[in-house]
Amino acid sequence: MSDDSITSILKEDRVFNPTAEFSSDAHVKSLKEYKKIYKKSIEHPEKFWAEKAKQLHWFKKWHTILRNDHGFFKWFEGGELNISYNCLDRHVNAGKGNKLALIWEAEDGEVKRYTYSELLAEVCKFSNVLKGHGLKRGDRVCIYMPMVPELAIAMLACARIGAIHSIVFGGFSSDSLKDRIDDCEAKLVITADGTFRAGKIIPLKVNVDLAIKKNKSVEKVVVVKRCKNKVTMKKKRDLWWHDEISKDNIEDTCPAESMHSEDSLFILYTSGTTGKPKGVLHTQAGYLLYVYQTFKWVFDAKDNDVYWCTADIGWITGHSYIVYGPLANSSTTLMFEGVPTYPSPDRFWKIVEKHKVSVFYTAPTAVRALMRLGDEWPKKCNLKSLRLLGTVGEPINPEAWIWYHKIIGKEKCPIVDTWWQTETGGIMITPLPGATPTKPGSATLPFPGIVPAILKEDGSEAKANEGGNLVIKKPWPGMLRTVWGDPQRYKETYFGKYEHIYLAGDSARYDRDGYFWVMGRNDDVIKVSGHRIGTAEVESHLVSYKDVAEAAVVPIPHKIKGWSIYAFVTLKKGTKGTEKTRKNIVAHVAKEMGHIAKPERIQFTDFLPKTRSGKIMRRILKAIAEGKKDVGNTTTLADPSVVPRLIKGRIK
Ligand code: 7RM
Repeated sequence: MSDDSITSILKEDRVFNPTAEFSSDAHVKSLKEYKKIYKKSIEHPEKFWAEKAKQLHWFKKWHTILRNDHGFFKWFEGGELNISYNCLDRHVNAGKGNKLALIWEAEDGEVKRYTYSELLAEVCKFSNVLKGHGLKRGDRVCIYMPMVPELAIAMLACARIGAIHSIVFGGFSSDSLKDRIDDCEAKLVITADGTFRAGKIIPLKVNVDLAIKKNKSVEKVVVVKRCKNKVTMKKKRDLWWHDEISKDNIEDTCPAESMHSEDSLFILYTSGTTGKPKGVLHTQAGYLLYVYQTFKWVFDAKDNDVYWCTADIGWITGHSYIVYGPLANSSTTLMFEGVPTYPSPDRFWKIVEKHKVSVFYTAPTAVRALMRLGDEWPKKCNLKSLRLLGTVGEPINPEAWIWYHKIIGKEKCPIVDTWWQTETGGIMITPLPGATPTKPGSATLPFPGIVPAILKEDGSEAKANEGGNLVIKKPWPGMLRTVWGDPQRYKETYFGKYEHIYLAGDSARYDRDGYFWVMGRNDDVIKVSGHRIGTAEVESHLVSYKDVAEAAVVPIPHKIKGWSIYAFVTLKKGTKGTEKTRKNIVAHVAKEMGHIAKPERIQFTDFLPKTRSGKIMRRILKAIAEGKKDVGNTTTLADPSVVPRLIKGRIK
């Protein structure tokens, strides 16, 4: 069987068109219009982006749109602007000061609301606090915080004075925090006494204390009081946020620094396949332009929208699509501190009802988890305000897509399945909701200005359905500029395989309509008897079996086939992992995908090892499946205790 015939078996050919009602009101109204925009955007990319850039506020106009400086790309050189000014002052000056900028819902249901004027004042106050402690352009500030409004305020304040923020997800341990603070030599750390998660208090300040015990660069630590958790405050070093912003000399205005287009904006650490996390660097103008334009078209930004992205700001999705993208578009963005199922399984849907959320953006893993809890929970809530749904972070299996479409979207909301990465800054492959017919499981077509391709190992272009490495052939404004402190690693990791072409690290294919199907990271591809099989696809076929809720697949070495498939499977409530169930599942996969995709082994489990952002850590599953005693670093797991339990249940 050739690779081509394997992938064609996986073809999902249901097509869903946006409703006429949605399209008629959308920014981009038809596939024809999209194609016209796309064609122009790649024929004259510089002209396309420069035109969009005019919608932002510039202190000084650029002289060069794009320059390739020995493999390092520069956008809008000569120009000066400020992202905090563009997200706040610009709208206040345009008379939108009383519009809601930020809605925050705490885990216990408390709600805080900030208008654009109020948010601007808070950001200015904290900017003045930072300046008062000697922070200036180019200094690094590490932010290690829960999902509280002060997190967004801190980011915007750093951006306002030209300091570079490096946010570390609150779910990381002190060790990971230490590595990141040390790598970027942060001068100041912002944290909180703790946070709430499913009713429990999670301490954060103690992790900071541990992380900076031997550190030489950190001069001050600012602490937000969130839960009255007892913390030790080190004299002269540690400061309370509320004390600092209420000092007499702290004014609520602060001029925004005029930043050069290519000045650094933020560092965000991301794990690669090997080695320590890379500090992905994004810069001012290109990043702002890219998140501004993608947010506007992908989420079809409307003035009266209430937009909710359920990610944590500690990840790129939160940076780009909770804070910068929505605020650059003067949208109302909702921020939620808690988890989807606390105190009850309908928490997400209750929030949608309460705040009349119109655009909802979440991860497939959340969709699957909520699907597993049963339809009665969303059905009890009024979801009429929803008009657009989105997913991000991993491929979505068609079953979850259809559930999302039917039960949450009531068959009227388009679903945007958005493919992108920390490194890309913003959304790259995605439907435009009023224009693109969608196919469940496909991220569909490139955003205007983006030129993706599928390359084979020898650098030649793959044919339709053949599969290969997902690459981006032309630079785009939101791309990473370098790896902090390691430009060589930037070149090797992203431009080392194919000359002048960005390597995403994902394998993907496009179908005969030119739709992209991302199969997952390259390390998640399993070669069984020489055939190329995406674990994501096997998983999709596993979860399409009626009793399966979630599945993760890893390769294990096989004497004859080279590699074979080991599946971790979570069953739906009320079903048992009997031998009969196992046989039925194997038969189902064989039927749906082909015999070569049959799992060699199935381990039934009630839990999968997930990061706090909900990504299944296949690296750990792979080690478990292979029978390794040492499964590697488990500190990024939401619940590391699942590991020994999984090891116990291993099928030999
Ligand atoms: C936004 C984000 C990046 C990796 C990427 C892919 C996977 C993301 C999708 C997806 C299939 C999608 N940034 N990925 N979105 N795979 N369909 N719509 O997640 O840097 O944390 O991860 O996530 O493998 O390379 S990230």
